[in-house]
Amino acid sequence: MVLGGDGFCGWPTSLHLSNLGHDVVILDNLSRRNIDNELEAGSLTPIAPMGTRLKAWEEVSGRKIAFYRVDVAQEYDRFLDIILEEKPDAIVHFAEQRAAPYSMKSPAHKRYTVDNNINATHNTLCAVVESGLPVHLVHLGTMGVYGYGSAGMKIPEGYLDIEVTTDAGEKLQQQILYPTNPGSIYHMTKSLDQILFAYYVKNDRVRITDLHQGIVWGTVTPETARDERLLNRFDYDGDYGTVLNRFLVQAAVGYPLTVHGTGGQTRAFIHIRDTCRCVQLALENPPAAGDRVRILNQMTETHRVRDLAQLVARITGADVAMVNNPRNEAAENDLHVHNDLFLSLGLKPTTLSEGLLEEVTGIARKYADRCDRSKIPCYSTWTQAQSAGVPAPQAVPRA
Ligand code: NAD
Ligand code: USQ
Repeated sequence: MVLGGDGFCGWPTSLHLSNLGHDVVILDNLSRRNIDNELEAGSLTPIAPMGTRLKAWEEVSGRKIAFYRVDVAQEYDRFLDIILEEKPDAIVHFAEQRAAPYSMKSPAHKRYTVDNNINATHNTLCAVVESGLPVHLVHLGTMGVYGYGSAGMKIPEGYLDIEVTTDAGEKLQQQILYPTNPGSIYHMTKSLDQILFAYYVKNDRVRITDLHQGIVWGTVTPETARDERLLNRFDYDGDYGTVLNRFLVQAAVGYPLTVHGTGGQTRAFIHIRDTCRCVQLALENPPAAGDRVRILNQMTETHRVRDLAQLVARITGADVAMVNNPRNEAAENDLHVHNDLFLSLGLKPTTLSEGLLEEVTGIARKYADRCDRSKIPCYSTWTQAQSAGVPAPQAVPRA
């Protein structure tokens, strides 16, 4: 069962799992398509309605995917009934509002993001327990729960080794959830999700894998390439477009690459094909009932934003524009991340190469006439002072 299976990560993952022979059921309330209407922005690629997508998939693969339009954050009883009817072995949970800038736009957007994301996650946990089924829950979390500083060490996979001194002076070794340090309301909801997971593992022995994913780039997977009606979304607007995909679209339409601040922000990245493969690997390697939440860092490489801009500029001839940073984030940070668990499970990382960047730029060029340039700038600011034109105070990465 794929919650959020109409979205950028959920759709290609659903096709990938179906192609492997799994019976896939998608649950989605189509809220992301409604947000496109709200923002008067849309995917660069034309995305077919769900019914057309599923018919196309059946035509090209001979496999059926079922779809329920349901809001998992609001319609608990219906959600539970679907689980009882479909009896999933596993639930993959993508169904959250995932854009940091959208989550910071206004008090209404902050409240919607918290209500939607926390209720979606809690309803899922509650329904799994109430169903009595031995469901393995795989959640898409974010690298952003760690913050983007690492005290000179590699960020571990979820848990930090610590030493405590007891009152008797004895030194005890422990592992604790890595201290969370979210940088937006959206990222904060993923931090709160972590507490919900820890509780449901402790109290109800739910089997949970939490994937701390980096920024996803690319748009095409082998399955979405099989028919134009299967095309994946490709967001480029100031709220939902993520940095590398935005740069590739900007290059394709001749818009100077929008580097925020100095571009010294270092972030973790993963290609969309590896997202699908990682979810598959996570499903094939579930934790046992009673195990603590299994946390894997779902990323393959780290890059500094200005280096990405320079790379895209070199390949495409685009100009680079250093723009005021609308966010409240550290101007420069280093980031080193462990991703040994996925490597040990057999992931062969698809790392950034000129060939792949050119493939994405090719898609962007193909649909460039659909680009609304007025939607490219990031208007959403992190603080009220910034919206009044005062730069945010310099945030420092926490050690
Ligand atoms: P997306 O917005 O394209 O897809 C999310 C889907 O969930 C949408 O189809 C939306 O309609 C659906 N949805 C949202 N709330 C729902 C609800 N209450 N009930 C039913 N359906 C609901 O986002 P995405 O890029 O595919 O991201 C999927 C997940 O992966 C998110 O949880 C996100 O936090 C995580 N993630 C994404 C990235 C990235 O770069 N895109 C990186 C790291 C983690
Ligand atoms: N940035 C620019 N120019 C732009 C857009 C962004 O310099 O035109 C900068 C931002 O200021 C930020 C960095 O690029 O420093 C990353 O921004 P982003 O929008 O690509 O990514 P982010 O807001 O962190 O969110 C995305 C997904 C989110 C996911 C997260 C993973 O939208 O769902 O959780 O990546 S991570 O970044 O590892 O936390």
